[in-house]
Amino acid sequence: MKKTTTILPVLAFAIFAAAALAFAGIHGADGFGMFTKDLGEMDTNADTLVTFDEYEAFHSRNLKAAFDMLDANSDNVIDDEEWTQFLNVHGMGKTM
Ligand SMILES: [Ca+2]
Ligand SMILES: [Ca+2]
Repeated sequence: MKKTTTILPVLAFAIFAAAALAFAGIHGADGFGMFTKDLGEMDTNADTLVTFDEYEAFHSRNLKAAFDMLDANSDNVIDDEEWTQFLNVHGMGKTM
């Protein structure tokens, strides 16, 4: 029996999620972008500077939004069915 490692789907997710988020950010989508044109979106205390904590909080919100999109049934975990659906929607479906 050939055992599939679990790192590959995780790696694929990380790469694809980063690409999707970067793409959204580059194209100015609000809410899911890695980057924003408006510094104020990250500058929560409005001092015109972005600390690492503010930067981290901004990206954590985006990461959570991406996770919530993957977690279609909102049970706070991504299962194989949800993952497979995500891959299929994005043309990266599993081949057996
Ligand atoms: Ca600030
Ligand atoms: Ca789920």
